[in-house]
Amino acid sequence: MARRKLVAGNWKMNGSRAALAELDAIAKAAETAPNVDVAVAVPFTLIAPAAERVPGLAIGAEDVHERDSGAHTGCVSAAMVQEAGASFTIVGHSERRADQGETSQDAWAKAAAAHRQGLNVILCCGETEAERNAGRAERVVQAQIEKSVPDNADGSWFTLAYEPRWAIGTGRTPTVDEIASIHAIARAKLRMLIGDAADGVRILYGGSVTGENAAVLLAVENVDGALVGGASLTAAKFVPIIEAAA
Ligand code: G2H
Repeated sequence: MARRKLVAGNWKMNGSRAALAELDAIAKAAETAPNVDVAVAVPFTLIAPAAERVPGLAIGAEDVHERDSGAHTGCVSAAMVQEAGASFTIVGHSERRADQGETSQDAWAKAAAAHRQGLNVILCCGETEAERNAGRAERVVQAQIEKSVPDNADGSWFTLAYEPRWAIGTGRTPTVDEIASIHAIARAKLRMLIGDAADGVRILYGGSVTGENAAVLLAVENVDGALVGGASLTAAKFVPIIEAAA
């Protein structure tokens, strides 16, 4: 099944109002690549000014709380990010799993909360280096998908991102064969969970994607786009990735 490529940026805890100027050229590149969806997740404080500055570009959150509202000091709900102008959110990113102790069950609850609010979701999975070295990468990713993908997931709102933790921000990437193998396994696991809807779900690759390696990574079977951290912070680095997907 043909799926439109999605190139999504993840600014993590970077950026400022001044840095939003980078989005101008990114939005322009998105306009000139009509066969590619482009999105950028930014820190909570930048969602509203980003959405106002580039209304044609999908702006998202990097996380949301699993509850709709309540006594959760310091947390931000799906409704709040949507009101600020977000159209999607990332959930289950490995940095939140590592830094905040989030689990696959948490990612499931956050994906469900985001969907209740009408947000699109990019749900992340991926093994650690120790798990890969122990030959457990496939089982770890299968288990994460099983625990975190909502029953009603489909490609209209749900995207999966495979991000091996050891490739994040390190400049290292798996081989194309390793990526193809995990993406095929992820697709098969999705099919077991949600049936034919799995064919419409995009599976992104994330972890040290750059303008130099994007064309090769995006050509791998079942790689339907990229989730990009460091190289999404400037238009100079992000636009070549959009062009590689076009
Ligand atoms: C993985 C990725 C973006 P980077 O976290 O989500 O980051 O491209 O910097 O490896």
